[in-house]
Amino acid sequence: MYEDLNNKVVLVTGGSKGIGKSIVSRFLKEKSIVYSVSRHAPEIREDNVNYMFGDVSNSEDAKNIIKKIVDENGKIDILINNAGIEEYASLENTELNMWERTININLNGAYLMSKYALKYMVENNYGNIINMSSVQSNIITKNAAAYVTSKHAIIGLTKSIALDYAPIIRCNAVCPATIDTPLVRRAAVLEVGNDENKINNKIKEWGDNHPMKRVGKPEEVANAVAFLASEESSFITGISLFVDGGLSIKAPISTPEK
Ligand code: BMA
Repeated sequence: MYEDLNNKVVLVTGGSKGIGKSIVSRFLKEKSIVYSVSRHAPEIREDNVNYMFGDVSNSEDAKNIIKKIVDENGKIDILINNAGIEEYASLENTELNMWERTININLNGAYLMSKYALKYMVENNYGNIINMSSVQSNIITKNAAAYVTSKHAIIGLTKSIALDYAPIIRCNAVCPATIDTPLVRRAAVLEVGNDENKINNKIKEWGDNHPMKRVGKPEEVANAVAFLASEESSFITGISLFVDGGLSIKAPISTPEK
């Protein structure tokens, strides 16, 4: 627990499910003032969370979401750009609307929310932005070009905010590998169908590819986010923090035993 997160005004985008839902819970435990925005109803409604409906990739929505939080609290301290989608297709089969949907939510959403939040953060002389990237900003899977592109671009956005707004505002990226979330379960369904056993086997197979021999839990990503949001990371800005069970350090090449 990080005492300095008490009473901080925090917005989590994509807070209705998956990693976002865990980040919302974590900031509640930290006694922060928590806002969650999503295009979907929250999977669970926690007491003391301010749930908002909105589309981060819509400029008007983004502006209004930030404005409402600042109207209610006089400031916004911490922005977690977590909202994201992943769809699967070869590049030829990635139609323009699919490409735009992914880039709009994963990248433009983070840009718009940051753009509007930064004004108030600068005024208040304090701010911390954390962007959800992916291990796929480094090593990548097939048939996910729009997603992979968006997650690489998020690293550029993170570094740009970190450099342009230091020393007042910090900005870092978090790069998860396979985490047990609706997004990953949907990917499993697309591969093996709806059979629960087959889905769990697929997730276990993915887990076995990680040196830690399992997929990650949403709370483990939320732990990294809380650290970067807290003053415990006060000299860290512009980095990518990999929460990947070692996946990105592993070359898929065997070596002689002795
Ligand atoms: C994430 C998502 C997951 C995937 C993981 C590791 O960003 O794409 O579906 O399992 O990367 O490649």
